[in-house]
Amino acid sequence: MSAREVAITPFDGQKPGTSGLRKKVNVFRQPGYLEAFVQSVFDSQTDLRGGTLVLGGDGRFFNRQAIQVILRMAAANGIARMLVGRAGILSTPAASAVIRRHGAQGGLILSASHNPGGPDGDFGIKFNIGNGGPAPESVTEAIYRRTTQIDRYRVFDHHDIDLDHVSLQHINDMAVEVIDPVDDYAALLETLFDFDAIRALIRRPDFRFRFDAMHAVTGPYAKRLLVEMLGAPADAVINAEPKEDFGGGHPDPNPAHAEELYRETVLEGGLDFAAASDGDGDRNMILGKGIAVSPSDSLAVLAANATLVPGYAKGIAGVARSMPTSRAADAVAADLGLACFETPTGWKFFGNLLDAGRITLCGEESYGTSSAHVREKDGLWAVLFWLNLLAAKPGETVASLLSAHWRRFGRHYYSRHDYEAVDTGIATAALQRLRDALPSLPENRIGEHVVTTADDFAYTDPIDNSVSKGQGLRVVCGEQARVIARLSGTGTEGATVRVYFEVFESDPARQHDDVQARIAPLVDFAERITGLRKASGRSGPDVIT
Ligand code: VG1
Ligand code: CO
Repeated sequence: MSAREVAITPFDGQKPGTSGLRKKVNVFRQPGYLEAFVQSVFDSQTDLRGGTLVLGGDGRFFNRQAIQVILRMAAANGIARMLVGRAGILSTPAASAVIRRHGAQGGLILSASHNPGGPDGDFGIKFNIGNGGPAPESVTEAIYRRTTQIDRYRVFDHHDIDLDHVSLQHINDMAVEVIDPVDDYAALLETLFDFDAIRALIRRPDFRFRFDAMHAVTGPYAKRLLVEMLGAPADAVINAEPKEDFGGGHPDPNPAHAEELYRETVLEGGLDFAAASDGDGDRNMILGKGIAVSPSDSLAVLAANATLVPGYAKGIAGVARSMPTSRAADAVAADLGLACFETPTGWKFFGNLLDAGRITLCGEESYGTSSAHVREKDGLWAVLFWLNLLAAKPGETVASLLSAHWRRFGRHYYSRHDYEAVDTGIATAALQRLRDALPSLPENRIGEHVVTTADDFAYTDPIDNSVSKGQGLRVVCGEQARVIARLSGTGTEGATVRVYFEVFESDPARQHDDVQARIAPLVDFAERITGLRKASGRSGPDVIT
């Protein structure tokens, strides 16, 4: 059998964003579209030839078809061995774990993460490198450059691989190993946490606990870890069957999209601990009775208490957070004498710091937290971390843990306002108004705060000195407050503007106020400068987290 070459012409806009290439399913289903991108990966990443590649996705519509196409192309491009999750399933953190454990040269993860699925929803593809993490900008740039010149792809004519049984199959001389998607990942998490202590906590009759997989990829992972290994009742894991359209919802774990879980736990106090994850299993939302944990606070709490967890008992090397993430983790790092790094939005920027051993924990405000055990954010890891903390601190609740944390380190009130599917011209102009105003902002007042610096965030990677510019506009009032605005790099419709607000409060008597009330002066300030609501004709954000 010999590989066939199919002539194609380049498609516009195959530029990976914050996390891979994301487009409407219809765009991906155009003849040659997926093939053009995948061939560009093979053409630009020549070290994959003769190597091992990991392949799997979040189970959304088009996942299985895309996997069959990629397998036939991989064989024609000289890949020696493919590791594919059974049923085409691999959560993003599990794919990272598999790449690392099997010494693969990289992986292709098929997901548009928290974006809706189904035939009218989104699809996505992301290339991860040999460290298990998302490709850095230098690699995504090389792939993108290749997509602008691609003129053919290589493929074998071959029948579909049976994805539904753990097995060894072949396409020509390429081995296709269909693997259990959970085994490697579960084994890794078992080395990090005190499973006996968590098991005892979960079995306590007064500990009411639920995990919502949101009809997405974490279902099988949560069932294995929480039910089979940790003894939770079967009904503690809900929406556990991955569906091609995620049951018609947004698989995005936040108070807006995991609305029922939020109501039951935070508003009605009916559960002591609840958590949810997103489409591809890398995000986590942590809720306690009567309280939602802000993801920025979550990172800070995990860092402050890491030594209570076996995998981090010897201490952590340092922490990193994305720029818009609140500075709660910085306060912990300063107190504990740990290194602390501020990176652009997107997990790819943590990879070098993790590889160099400069940090152990990292996180983003967008419900992402993880550690050096993989090179992706990891939803269930964060859930187990919180359970382990609660198990290690008998008598504490999520709420009491947070209150104690704020008393010690101060509280960073935090909220993100998203304006979705805004006309691209209107969004760009609004941000440009803020950009133009930056030099004149220092010394201006925002409520009780005074602007100290205002800039367009640029990052120099401390390990390889690569520079990433234009990573978000920020207005900083010393340690007291920040307003940040940037355009989303994961949306597929118009432009999504994200505005982030942070206010610091050291006085314990003022640490239990309403978040939106505390940031209100910052919200007014942002509108005054950007004119975004006015220009887009909106009365407020589409989503508040
Ligand atoms: C968003 C988040 C970012 C996250 C990215 C991928 O990006 O803000 O923090 O890393 O999604 O998350 P953006 O550019 O839309 O703001 V996921 O769970 O989609 O892999
Ligand atoms: Co995700």
